Order: sequence, then structure tokens, then C-alpha cells
Amino acid sequence: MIKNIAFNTQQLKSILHVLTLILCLFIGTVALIGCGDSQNQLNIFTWPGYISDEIRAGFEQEFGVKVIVDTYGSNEDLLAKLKAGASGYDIIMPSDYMVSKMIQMELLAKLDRDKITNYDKISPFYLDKYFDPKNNYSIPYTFGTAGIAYDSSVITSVVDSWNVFWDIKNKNQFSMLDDQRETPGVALKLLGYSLNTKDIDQLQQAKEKLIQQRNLVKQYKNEAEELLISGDVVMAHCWSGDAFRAAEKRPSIKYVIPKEGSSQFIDNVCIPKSAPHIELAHKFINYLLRPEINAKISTFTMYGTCVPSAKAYLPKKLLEHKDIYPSKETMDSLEWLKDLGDFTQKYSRVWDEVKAN
Ligand code: SPD
Repeated sequence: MIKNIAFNTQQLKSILHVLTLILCLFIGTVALIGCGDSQNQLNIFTWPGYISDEIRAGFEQEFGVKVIVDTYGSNEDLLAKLKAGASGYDIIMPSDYMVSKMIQMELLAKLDRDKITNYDKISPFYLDKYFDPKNNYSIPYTFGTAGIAYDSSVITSVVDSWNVFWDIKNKNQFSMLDDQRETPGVALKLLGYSLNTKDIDQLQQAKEKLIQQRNLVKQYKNEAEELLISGDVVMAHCWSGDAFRAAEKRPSIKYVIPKEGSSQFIDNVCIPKSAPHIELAHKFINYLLRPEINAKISTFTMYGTCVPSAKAYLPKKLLEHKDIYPSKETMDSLEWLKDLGDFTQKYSRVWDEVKAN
């Protein structure tokens, strides 16, 4: 009799064990559905201020997916994270020279043009550039320039040269971009050299110039918009869209491209080779190229649109913004940053030394 009860307990235990397993499986499935199947999630890694809540929510609703946006401060940060094995991103937005570097490093997926039916909406002017001659890996997102934003209610003298950032009068009143190519680029331009010099002597001169400047700089920061709006700085070396966004809140802020010349850029939408949701990423790219959506992007970022038909949806003040769409004369004074191959390390070292000073 006792033997019989022991046998039944064993049976009971097995049944309980199976039931527990079934319950765990059930809870796991419910949890997955509740949290959103990761197959239905698009992970974007981009610059701050590049994807508005409206764009994100619009895509989520229409495609029934979740969009997660994570940000980086510079092209080099983006590259470092991808190289360190960050493999969950479906969409990234490298600038021109970083696109060519990533193509060469085989980090980008080839785009399936059949899935980007809005491709022909892009102006040919922004296509087939040096960094991806057939746009096999990149789609232009925005274009802009680097320059000087300043509060004209405080700085009343003429601002037309990078020299203002070496003027003792402006000590502790301005920020510089925290960027190993853009900021040495300012010193190189002031010295009359190319942003892409591979001449070690020229780079050394630029380094010395930046070390001289070091004690005048209030902050090295890539997101100058908030600093300008709050009045923490009255001048900033910054990217054009950030200056125009600041000017929306503080209309006395002006933007100038210095007479010595500056950099221009195209930031691009790309899919990393390691992207978990390549199909969804193509849908997102195609969505961005719809004229009405592209106009929203341009209105939000205050960078230029590469989709001419989007202009029908743009407010007049953006269409006529002479600094978003600079004159040919200004454009001719701008240089593209180029990938410098192994020489890039010399720029990284210079930049580290300047900041450590
Ligand atoms: N807040 C958005 C800033 C985008 C800047 N693009 C960087 C270009 C680097 N050459």
C-alpha cells in the first residue's frame, strides 16, 4: 500500500514538472507578445535631433512596429561602437567620409534598390558623390555646413573669420565642436590649408594653434543648440541646423560661414551588415523619402532636403533660408571631409593631445 502511494507521488511529481514547463513556456510567450516581438522592432543609431517623435510614431503606427532611437555624438563614436560589436542596429547615419570608410571596412549592407521605390525622388545633385559613387550603400538624409553661430545682441562686431575663436575678448564665451576632424579643420583653414591635409608639418601647426586656443574655449561640445539657447555661450563652432534650431528660440542668433572656408557634409541613411531587421530597415528608408515625410524631417532638423518634391510641404521661411541652401559662391568655399586612411590616427592623436593640454 505504502509502495503504491510512493509510486503515485513520483507520478505526481512528473506531472507537476511537465505542468511547470508548460506554464513557463506560456508565460514566456505572453511576455514576448507583451513586450513586442523583437522582429517587429527597428533600432536606429543616429545624431541627436535627427529623428523627431512624429517621424518615429508615424512609422510605428503605419507599420505596426516599435522604433528605438539611440544617439552618438560623432562619426568616430559611431565607428567605435560598431567595431566594438554593437550589432543590434538596423539604421545608422554616418557622414560622407565615414560612409566611404565603412564601405571599405565592409561594415555596410548593400541596399536593395527594388525595395526603395522612392529612390527616384532624390535630387541627382545629392547622389553619386565621391564617398559612394553609385549609392549602393547610402541614401542622403540631410546636408549642411559647419560654421559660427553667434548671438548678435551680445557680439556686435563683425563675425566673418575663424579668428574670433582666438580673440582673447571672447575667452570663456564660446564652444568648439568636440570632433577630431572638424575642429583641427578650423585651425587648418585659418592657416590656409586643406581640411584633409596629410602633410604632417601642416597638421603640427594646426595642433599648436589649437593648443594656443585651449584656455579660451568654454566647452568642447557637439550639441551647441542648448548652450546657445540658454546663453551659456554667445558663440559656437557648430553645425548649421543646430544653429538654425537655436535661432528659432533665440532670434538674435546668427550663423556665418567664415571667409577662410569651412566643411560641408551629407549625413546618410545606411544599414549595417549586422542589422537584425534588414527588411524593415528598407521600409524605413523608403518611408523617409516620401515627400511629405522628408519635409517634416527638414522642418524638424533645419537641414536641407535632398527630395525636391518635399519643398511643396516646407514652410516659406525654410524654402527661402539662404544659409540652408547657400549661394554657389559660398558652396565653392566649402570642402568635403575625406577618409584619410591610416593618416586618420594622426588626427586622433592631435585631438587627444589638444584636449589633454
Ligand atoms: N544635431 C545633428 C548634427 C549632425 C551633424 N552631422 C555631422 C557632420 C560631420 N561632418
